[in-house]
Amino acid sequence: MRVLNLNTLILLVLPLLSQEPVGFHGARLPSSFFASNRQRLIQELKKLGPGTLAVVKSMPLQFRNGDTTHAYRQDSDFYYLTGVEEPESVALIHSESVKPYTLLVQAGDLRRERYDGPRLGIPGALGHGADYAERFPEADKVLEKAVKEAERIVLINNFDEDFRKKILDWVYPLGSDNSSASRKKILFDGRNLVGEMRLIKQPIEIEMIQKAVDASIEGHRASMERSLRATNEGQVAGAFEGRVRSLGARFLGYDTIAGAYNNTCILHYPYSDKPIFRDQLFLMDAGAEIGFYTADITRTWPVDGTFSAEQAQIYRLVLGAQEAAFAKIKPGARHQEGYLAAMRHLSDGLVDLGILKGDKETNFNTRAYARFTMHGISHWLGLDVHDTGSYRDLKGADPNGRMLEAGMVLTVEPGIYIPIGSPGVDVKWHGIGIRIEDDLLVTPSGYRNLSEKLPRSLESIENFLQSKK
Ligand SMILES: [Mn+2]
Repeated sequence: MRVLNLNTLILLVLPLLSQEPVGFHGARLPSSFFASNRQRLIQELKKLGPGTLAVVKSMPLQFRNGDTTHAYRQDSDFYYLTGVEEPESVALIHSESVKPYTLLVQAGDLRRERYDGPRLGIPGALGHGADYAERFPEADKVLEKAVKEAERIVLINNFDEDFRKKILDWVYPLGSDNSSASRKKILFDGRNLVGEMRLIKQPIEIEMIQKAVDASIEGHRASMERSLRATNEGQVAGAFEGRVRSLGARFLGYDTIAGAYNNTCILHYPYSDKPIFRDQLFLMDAGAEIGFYTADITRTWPVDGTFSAEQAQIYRLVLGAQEAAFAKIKPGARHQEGYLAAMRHLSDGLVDLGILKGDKETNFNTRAYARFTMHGISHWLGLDVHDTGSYRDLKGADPNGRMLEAGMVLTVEPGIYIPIGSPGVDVKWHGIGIRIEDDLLVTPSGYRNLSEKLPRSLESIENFLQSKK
């Protein structure tokens, strides 16, 4: 047996001694997860008829500027079915074959691998569970043959128009309108098929979302603390991003929204480079991505640690709306019920504060509140921040939308925004934008708030900030 040397020992013991959590670096779901997703897809393909082939395409690499590309992040459908993280990959999943899974991967290129790191290659593809694998450009022949032989093609790809055209040309060759061979072949858009599969989360996915949420909670705490001494929005955004990166988030689920004062009223405020002054509110909407799953959390707080009277009144109103929506989250309830409960609460509260004039019924019925509430309050959450799956009622035509089911993960995020210059509104409210957003799992008995550990009530936010002063 090899004896541990001193350096190894220090490396093993150091994390135990430090305050720093180990984090979620390199967290990934097991290959059995992707294999079972492919099996579920095969069951769906069988329903379309014999000889159905799913062609699943990876996300293309995108140029950012000059010869620089955006950081590569796999397409979520492709990832869900394969676990493969590389660009220029194609998965073929057949409804009947005894060896249904072919994985086509990017060409071997020793020089590029010196720059970008090793590529999967054929052994790597087989290691990902493929029954058969080939590299491009040879793989193009495999792809063409499979597409031409299939009875039916289900194309699962969001963003690669060139690839779609290539497949279309094989399915419907130019001048083939009268050929019985091409007419029997149908090209389906398979995005909704996988989108619906992704909507109900499996237990290990929920664990991964919880990791993303936990890292994001740490990031939000770091930002709140940093804001007490910050002089620029960028310092607060940077505290989040640095913290979640150090906890294992290679990516953010979406660009951080972090702004002070009137910028709290810009829903997707992208700049985070303006000065901060002590009496201002700060709104941050930020989520870490861990193992390809993202969180989506918003908090709004006063950078000096104490809400002003007006800030507190709007905060309590938005919090009450969020609680009203929470109360509607349970299996069998409709997705829209939470929205309606939140809007009723916000509308009535705006009347009570004198921000909306007139009686409550008229204000609610005319949706006069909408100029202050701006947006819906909930979306699905998972591999994508706005995750896949329909919001409509798929069975009947209930106007309140889809029925909630255990295993769905969704955000609840009401807000009130009163930008400077809002006509007819007392200036004491101007520049107040407040959104509170949490990530909820629908459970058999109701819901679990995955982000409940992050201070949310007015008192807990003030207490947290005061404790960091
Ligand atoms: Mn959101």
